[in-house]
Amino acid sequence: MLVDEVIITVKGGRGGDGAISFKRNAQTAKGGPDGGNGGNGGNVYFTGINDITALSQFAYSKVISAENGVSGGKQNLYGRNGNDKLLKVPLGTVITDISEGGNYEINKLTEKLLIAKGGKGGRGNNEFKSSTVQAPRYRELGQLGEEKKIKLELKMIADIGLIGLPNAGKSSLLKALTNANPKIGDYPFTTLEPNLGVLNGKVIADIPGVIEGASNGKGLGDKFLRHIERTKLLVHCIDSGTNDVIKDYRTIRSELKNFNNNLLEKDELVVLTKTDLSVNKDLGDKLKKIKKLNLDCMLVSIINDESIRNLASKLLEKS
Ligand SMILES: Nc1nc2c(ncn2[C@@H]2O[C@H](COP(=O)(O)OP(=O)(O)OP(=O)(O)O)[C@@H](O)[C@H]2O)c(=O)[nH]1
Ligand SMILES: [Mg+2]
Repeated sequence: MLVDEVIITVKGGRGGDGAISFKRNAQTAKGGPDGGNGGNGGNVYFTGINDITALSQFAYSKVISAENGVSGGKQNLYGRNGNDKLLKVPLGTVITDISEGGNYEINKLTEKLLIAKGGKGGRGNNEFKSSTVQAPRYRELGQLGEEKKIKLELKMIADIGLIGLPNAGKSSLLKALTNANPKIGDYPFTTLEPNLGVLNGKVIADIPGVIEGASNGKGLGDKFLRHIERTKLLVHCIDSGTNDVIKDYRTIRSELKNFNNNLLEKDELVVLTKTDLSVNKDLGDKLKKIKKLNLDCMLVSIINDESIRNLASKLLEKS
C-alpha cells in the first residue's frame, strides 16, 4: 500500500566529548594538557526523489538519527564528525514540524533541507589552558543534536485529476488515456490508493471514489483529495447511466468544498462516462443539463476510440 502520510522523529547526532589528557612520554613526565576536541554530530537533511513510494522507508523505522560525533583523544586527537543523514522523500512532500511548527515543501530534486542539526563537539582540556591555568582538568561534553517530530505528507504533483463517485469509470479512463494499468472493477471502491499515468508528459492522477459525507469519514474518507490540490485541471467523471447528473455533480462539488474551498476554483471538465451503455436520447438531456451550468462537458466511452482521442486533446489543451 502506498505510504502517503507518516510521522517520524529525526535526531541530529550528539557531539563527541572533549578529552582530558596530559602529555606523557619518556621525555615528559608531567607535560601540559593534550585532550582533543570531540567531533560534531551529523545533521539530518531532506532531499527530493522522483519516486512516489519513497515514504515507505519510514513505515517501520520511525526514529531516524544522524551519526554521533566521535570523542576527542589524547595527543590532541580530534574526534571525527558524525556522518550526515540524507533522507530522500518524494517530490511533492509537505514536511510539518510538529514540535515547533513550520511547513516546508520539497518540490525540486536539487533541494536539500536541514531539519535537525547535530550537536557541537565538546572542547578538550587543551583548549582551556591559559597563563593562569596550565593544567585544566575540565573539558566540555558534546551537545545533544536537535530532535524533532515531523509529519511527512505526500501531495502528488499531477497536472490533471480524475474525480467522481465510486464506479464512475475513473480508472478505466486513466487506463485508456495513459500507460497506467490500474485495477478496474464492477463495484465501488475498487481504487484504494491513487494511480498515476502520463499523457504526452502530463501527469494524470486517478483517486479513490468519493461519496456524500466523505468529509465526515464516510466511504474511504476524503484525505485522497489532497492529491488533487496541486492539479491544474479537474476532470469530473459522472456515469452517464445515472438518474440525476446534477445531483451526482453537486455531491462531489460539496465534498470538494468541505475539503478545501480552493478546489472549487480549479478549471474543470465534466465527462459523462460509459456512453455505450446509455440510451442516446437520455444522453442528450443529461448533456444539456450540465451545459446549462456553463460547464464544459464531453461524452466518452472507453470502447469508442474517437471519444478517447477527443478527450485526450481536450485535456492537453486545458492543462
Ligand atoms: N461499457 C463500459 N464500461 C465501462 C466504461 N468505463 C468503465 N466501465 C466499467 O465500469 C466499472 C467501473 O470502472 P472503474 O474504472 O473501476 O471505476 P472507478 O471510477 O475507477 O471506480 P472506483 O475506483 O471504485 O471509484 C468497471 O466494470 C468498468 O469496466 C465504459 O466506457 N463502457
Ligand atoms: Mg478506480
